Amino acid sequence: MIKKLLLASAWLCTLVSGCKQMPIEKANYDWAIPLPQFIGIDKGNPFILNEQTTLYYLLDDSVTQRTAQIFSQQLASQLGYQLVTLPLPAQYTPEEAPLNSIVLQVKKSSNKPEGYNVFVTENNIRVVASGPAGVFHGLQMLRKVIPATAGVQVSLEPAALYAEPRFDYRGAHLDVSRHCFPLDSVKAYIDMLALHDMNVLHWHITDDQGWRLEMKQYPELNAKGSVRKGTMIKRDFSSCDSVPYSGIFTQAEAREVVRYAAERFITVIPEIDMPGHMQAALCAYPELGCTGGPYDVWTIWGVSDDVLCAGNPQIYTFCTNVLNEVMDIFPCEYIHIGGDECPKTRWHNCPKCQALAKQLGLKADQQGTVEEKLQSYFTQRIDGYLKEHGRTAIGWDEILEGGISDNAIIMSWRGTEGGKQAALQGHRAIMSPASVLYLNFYQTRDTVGRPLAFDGYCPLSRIYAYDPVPEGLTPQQQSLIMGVQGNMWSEYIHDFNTVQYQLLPRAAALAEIQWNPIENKDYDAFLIRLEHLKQLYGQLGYRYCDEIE
Ligand code: TNX
Repeated sequence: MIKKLLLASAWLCTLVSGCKQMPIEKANYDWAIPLPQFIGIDKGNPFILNEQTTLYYLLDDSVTQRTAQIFSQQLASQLGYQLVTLPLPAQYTPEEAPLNSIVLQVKKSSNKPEGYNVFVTENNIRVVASGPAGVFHGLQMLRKVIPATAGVQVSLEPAALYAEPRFDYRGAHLDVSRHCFPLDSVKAYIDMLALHDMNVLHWHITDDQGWRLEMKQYPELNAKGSVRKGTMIKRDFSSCDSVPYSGIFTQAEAREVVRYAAERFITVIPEIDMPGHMQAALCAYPELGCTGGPYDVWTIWGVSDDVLCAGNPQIYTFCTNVLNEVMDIFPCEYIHIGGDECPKTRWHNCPKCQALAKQLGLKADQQGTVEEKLQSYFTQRIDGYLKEHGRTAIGWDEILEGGISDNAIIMSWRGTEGGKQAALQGHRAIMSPASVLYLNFYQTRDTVGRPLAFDGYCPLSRIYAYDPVPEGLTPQQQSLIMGVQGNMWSEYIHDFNTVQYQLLPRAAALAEIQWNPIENKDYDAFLIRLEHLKQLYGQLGYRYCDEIE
């Protein structure tokens, strides 16, 4: 709708001005977020980007052809006109391309494949990267340095720019269990991650309050597991609005999310949270719980005592069958298996769980209780299964308790200690400490009149100041910190407008710490640069929080 309006207004402006040239506005490289590591301004006349500018990709590079088309559409939402995309004619080289063109070139070099070089001269803009993702990020940088004004030509000073990401894993998470957002909103979320040069969507797709991924082998997950009878009202845990709430992504839709994200160089990592946070599955298949139920899909938030029965052999078949379907939909190297917040109350009193523990010879010691060891037995089986299938498990930091396979990755959420411990033990880790990176927390101290959020505080400034590499690690251990992620839990987030408000502009600070080393940071300068990005948010119709703390 907004895109149509912009195009219409650009068309009108051409009509009214009687085909006169559009006014020229200046680009500003300092507006780029994340800031490139090198910006060198050259002398000379600027490049003028206008409706006649052609976007060239190299013949036979179908991936970059698609990148060109996506960029052309992105620019249309900003400037109101689309650029023509064409293969570079054979008589030209990327270095000597036709005038008034942007040339996209993948050229092998030692640089990181997601890094880019952008060269601006009076004649052309050349975006060069050693991998196709780098070309995409170079173009996202250009979007951000161009004015957020429809119907203008843009002058760009001659320059050379270079950037490469500090971390290979740059994620944002989205919980669609507590509240579910439509397919188009998930795509819009991916668009927002792409604008901020992230490369992972961690998709939290099952939990106590709703199973949201169609399963062919377990139809009751779809029929029962995806529907709850109601939802608690605001923060009142004894309440229920009694309005049935449901939502599920078909496998075809999930594949569409994977495809859409991949075109934007974003990997979708699904999370099937186990053995806790499984009450929706228990409602569908009560025999998988210790008590046998009956269970309801949960209508309140928190940590449920009802979890998969570790002593029941059927749960291992269930989990591996579910993972088979998941691996078929999601081609990613990593699969998130949750592992967080699994109370041991039921296992403690369950004859089956106790029998298995005895059979395995599990004993309580300083490392943990019998039941804690049972969870680690469960995790190792699942983790091992994924490994056999060529995938790698990611789990919340709880899975560190009791031992995991060598290649499993820890996602540190209860502060930074889990990530640090993981690295000290030789495991890879992703940092997403709740105290810094919980995007469902408030970003303002004063919460009156703000959308209801989870009761915590993660302001923009704290994210910007955060260094994801914990202190006290050797260089080798530091290299095990794969990256950093912001988490969007949706207990109190009922609609996609609120998702956007919670994400933006914190995604901008997150992008900076994902791309830039700590010594490149300057918060005051960042805030000035952010003003332009907020204009772009506005131009794209994104909702964002305008109070900065
Ligand atoms: C803890 S973070 C959870 C989630 C909640 C979140 C609320 C984590 C691994 N588990 O189930 O939604 O807190 O912020």
